[in-house]
Amino acid sequence: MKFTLQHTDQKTKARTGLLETDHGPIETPIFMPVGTAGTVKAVHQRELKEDINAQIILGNTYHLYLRPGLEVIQKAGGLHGFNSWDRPILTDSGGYQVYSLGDNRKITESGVRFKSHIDGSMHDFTPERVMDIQRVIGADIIMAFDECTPYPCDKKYAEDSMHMTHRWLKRCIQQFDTTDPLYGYSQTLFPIVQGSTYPDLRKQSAEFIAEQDREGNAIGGLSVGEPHEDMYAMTELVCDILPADKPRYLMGVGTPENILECIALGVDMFDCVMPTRNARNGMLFTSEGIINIKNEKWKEAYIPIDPALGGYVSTFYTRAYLRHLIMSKEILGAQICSIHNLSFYLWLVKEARVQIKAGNFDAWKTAMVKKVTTRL
Ligand code: PRF
Repeated sequence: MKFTLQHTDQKTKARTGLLETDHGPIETPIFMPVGTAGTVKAVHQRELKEDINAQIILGNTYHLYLRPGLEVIQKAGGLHGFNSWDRPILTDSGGYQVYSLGDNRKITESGVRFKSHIDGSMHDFTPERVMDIQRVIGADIIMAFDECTPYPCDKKYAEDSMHMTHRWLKRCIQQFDTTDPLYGYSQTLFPIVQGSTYPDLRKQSAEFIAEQDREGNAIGGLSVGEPHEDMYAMTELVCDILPADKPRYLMGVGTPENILECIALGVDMFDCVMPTRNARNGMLFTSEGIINIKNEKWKEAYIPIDPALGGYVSTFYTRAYLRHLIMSKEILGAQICSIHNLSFYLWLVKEARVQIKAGNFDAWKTAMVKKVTTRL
């Protein structure tokens, strides 16, 4: 993998770059659609490429390991072969999913013992095992096994957890660096900064992660319920420590506003279920603001969803028709809303790249934040 920093904004810490993988290039800042179970829900691969122009998608170690299982994926030649996606893939390690399991898991120094949400069977994830699993899944970018602390989190817990995440990282690196990729293209491992909302812990974690000198770095443990001001403060503090010449990935963030603000702090990569999850409930993000398509006011709105994006579904279908589909729980409604919202997120980061290159990012961001937070 190779990362080339291209432009650095003068007024903010925003930058553009090019991340080159064996499955093709990724222009940063980028948004990565979430495909937990090897599918971006309700969106097929040709739509992802041709309508949305996704440059990289996510997969999830926890979900793919439980179902369909490693043997099925390995025999298909890895996840790319299995789901017929030939552009880059990033897999999350399961650190976050396991954290979401609540009572159905036990965390120890060796790793996590958890109960499958599918059939109740017991499984063990260790840092070594999670590296081996991600070798089999075969994503271009794989994530270290971490503990995502909840919010709020007392300082003693946050500190102990951060140190354990660091020890787990050392084990991940040892395992990753002594094993080979299975399918003939290279993989890279991103470590994850933790430390909850404590500035001194975040600083310590970012310094430890930076010292590992990997090809890219991630920021975890944010967007878990803390105030936005805390999320921005931690993101800025960590970005200022992580090396400038490597991509920075803020995990699980966020709203369009969050993405614009964090691009301004120096983040290069984002993922979030919000555009697809909210789409299935009829919440649409547009270049002029947020729409609840179920609202009576769209009943006879014979106007396109958002022609400014220039994409097919956003221009072709009317709000009135889409409202009918969502009200009737027609599956096409979920498909159109998902494609539209992802098109919007990809449009937003593409515009951000254009504005950074043009030297106009700060003014554009201020105007854009106003628009994307408006309720239409
Ligand atoms: N760790 C991992 N995945 C994640 C997170 C984390 O902290 C988050 C936090 N927002 C989202 N996804 N491994």
